[in-house]
Amino acid sequence: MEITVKQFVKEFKQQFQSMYAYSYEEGSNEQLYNALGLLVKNYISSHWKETREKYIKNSVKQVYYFSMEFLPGRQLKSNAYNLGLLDVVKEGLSELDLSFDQLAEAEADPALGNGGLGRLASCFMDSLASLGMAGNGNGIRYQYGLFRQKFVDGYQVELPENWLRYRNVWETRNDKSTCMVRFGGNVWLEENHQGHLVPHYENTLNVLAVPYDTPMVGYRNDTVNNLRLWSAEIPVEEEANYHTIEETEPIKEITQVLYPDDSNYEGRLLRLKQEYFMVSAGVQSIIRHFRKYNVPRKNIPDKVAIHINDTHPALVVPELMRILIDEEHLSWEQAWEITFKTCSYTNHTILREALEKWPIDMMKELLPRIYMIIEEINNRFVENTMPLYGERITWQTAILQNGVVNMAHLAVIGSHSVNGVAKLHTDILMNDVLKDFFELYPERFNNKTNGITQRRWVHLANPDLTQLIDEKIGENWKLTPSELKVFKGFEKDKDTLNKLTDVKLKNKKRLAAHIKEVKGITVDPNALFDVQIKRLHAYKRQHLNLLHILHRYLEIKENPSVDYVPRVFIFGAKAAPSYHYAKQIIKVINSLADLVNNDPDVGDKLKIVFFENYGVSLAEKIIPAADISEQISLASMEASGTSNMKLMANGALTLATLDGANIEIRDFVGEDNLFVFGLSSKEVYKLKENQSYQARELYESDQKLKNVLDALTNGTIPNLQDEGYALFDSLVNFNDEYFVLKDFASYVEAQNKVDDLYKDQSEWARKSLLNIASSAPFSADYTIQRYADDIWKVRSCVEEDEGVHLVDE
Ligand code: KOT
Repeated sequence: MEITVKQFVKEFKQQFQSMYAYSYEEGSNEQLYNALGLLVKNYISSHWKETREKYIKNSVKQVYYFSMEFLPGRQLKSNAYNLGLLDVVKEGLSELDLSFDQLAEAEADPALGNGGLGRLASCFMDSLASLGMAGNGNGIRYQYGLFRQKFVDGYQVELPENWLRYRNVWETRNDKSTCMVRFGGNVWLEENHQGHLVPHYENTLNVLAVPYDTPMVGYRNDTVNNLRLWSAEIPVEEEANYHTIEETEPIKEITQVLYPDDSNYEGRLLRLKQEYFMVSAGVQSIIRHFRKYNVPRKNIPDKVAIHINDTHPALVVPELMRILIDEEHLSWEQAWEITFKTCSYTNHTILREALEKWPIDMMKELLPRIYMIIEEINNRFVENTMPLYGERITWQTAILQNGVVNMAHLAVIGSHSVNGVAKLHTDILMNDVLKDFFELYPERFNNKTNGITQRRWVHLANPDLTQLIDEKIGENWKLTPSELKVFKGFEKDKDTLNKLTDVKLKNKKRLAAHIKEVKGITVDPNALFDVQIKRLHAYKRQHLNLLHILHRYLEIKENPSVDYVPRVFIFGAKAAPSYHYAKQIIKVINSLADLVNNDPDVGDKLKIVFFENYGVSLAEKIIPAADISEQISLASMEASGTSNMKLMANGALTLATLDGANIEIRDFVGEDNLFVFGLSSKEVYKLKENQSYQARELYESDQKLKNVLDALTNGTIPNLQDEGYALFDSLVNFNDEYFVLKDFASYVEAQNKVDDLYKDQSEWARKSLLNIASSAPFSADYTIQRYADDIWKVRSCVEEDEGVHLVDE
């Protein structure tokens, strides 16, 4: 976009004045940010409009990514960057004596997701726009995002996240495109005069779905797609029926707050309401938009692809059937053909406790018409499958089982494509979790390894690294990520390695200053920064990390001259509020931090920093400063992981089990350039199968391990209630569900190798460079290109010389 600094300065002043009626010099950071955001949005708006018009004019096939979660992060900088305006804006503001970075920090970070699944959705939005593909997001505009985490005496406390307090400049309320969503009541079918069976409803709760649209700006290609988030309101014409504030609650609460569960399912009625609300509004608005295309309904799958992000939006299947049958008057067979060709589904977890199963009674009462349709889908499925595959497979794959609706089964049966998010994960789906379906429909299964957007996670989060790469290999890699491999040619170049070390040190100094500011802890930027940032979950094994730190602490106490490389162990993790065990792990880590950080015998050898309120903005500060990336989940449990990719792209060396996408990271970077430890997924499966694992035996036979575990309960760690006992119990007395003790020795060994390598700084830098240079395959641009080619069948709408183009990998 062509705008001069002079023009920008003039327009910024005007914008500010028109909003606040005084001069920018008197503005607060929030006000200045709001003015700047609206001005940038103004620059976006013409492209937004033109992109939409172009899609309609050319009858372009559109993808709708349905997700209960999106985690876009702050948008000012990324929007300005993708527009090509960031330098102009920075320069203009500095002419006015304003700091861009300071204003940017005033933006609220919309925490409308829990973790990996929501962030992936937002990386995908960025890549879709940057590839010039017609891809829209569809989700919920939660009034409160994921809780704000605070530590009080080392315990996690949850506070509401009121991200909309100072307004949200990026969204546009779109009153022209509202929809009505119906819940409950009675429904029956009657034949109309054309002979169609049409449903009649009575006593339904009617909820108005109001869309808020946010522009998704492509990287320098004039493409602006749409993220549509729905908000629940009372229909205007029904306002008179509501007499008290309390009576309006059941409506307003639908989009009030995001459920704070990551990889966990709770059968709460309100959650089901949220899911159907988002799905119904989204599907209605798609069908309405489709009418603009003026093509026969049977061609819907040629013009529309709906993606189901985990099972949460799986009601898309019966909802699309409902609209096609009840409102468009198609036959069941016609409607099914369209639905199945339109929908595709991604699975993100194999954890049993995360698989959604709604009680039939609940579904019937809340969504009577939808339930009728699910029942019919199930009946037809059983009828078709039974004669071909017999009883066992048929009942194991049915949608309705033992009084519940199995949402994964609904999603698989209703979709033409089912994918996992890393090779190992997809293999596990095919051979274990969805094995019977793989027998029924092998052609539906495919892998799509996750990816991340380098634009946010490298170009913007790590400008000094970006500049170094530019200096060495030119700027092509920004538009053609595969070019990054050219950087490998510098692995022996002293100048490059020194500069790379300098960049990392600079980033670490910046993070050290932030640590000082928010935690009051002094850390040495020359120490090794060891990072584990992700949701707190037993399968991710933050407690394995904890045991290793405790082990080092005990060794230092026993022998203060022990030769450990100084380390800062950095954590960022929220625990689901009802996940007691995860919260106990947080408390133990925090208490250990108090002990270690204040023990003069320890000094700089060991520091522990547990950041509060980990999220996208904090990740952007931590990741560029990381030396080691902890990816230590029990093999087979982490579907993919994406922090592993972000950390690698920023030059951290991975310390990993062979789980999720770690395996593919190893394959690309080479075995010598990361640290692998622990059981393989095969070994995990075997151990589970033959039930031979005895955690207590390990505790009793390994003296070092015993010392560490005993330190959890013998008063070594101060200020614990029963948290140390809880950990000890789960690991020793309840046989250690995630094989922490089993992997402990090999983890410690790998950590010692990390120390050894860190002592050779130029060798460390060389491996770091190879990691950076091997990270391009994890660009979400490639991931999206594969979704587009294999599943959605959509193509770029921009000229080949515009924006991102993917020559090869
Ligand atoms: C949450 C609830 C139900 C089912 C799945 C989830 C879920 C899975 N939430 N986040 N995930 C993560 O998704 C990421 C993106 O695919 C993966 O990288 C990560 O391994 C999952 O744990």
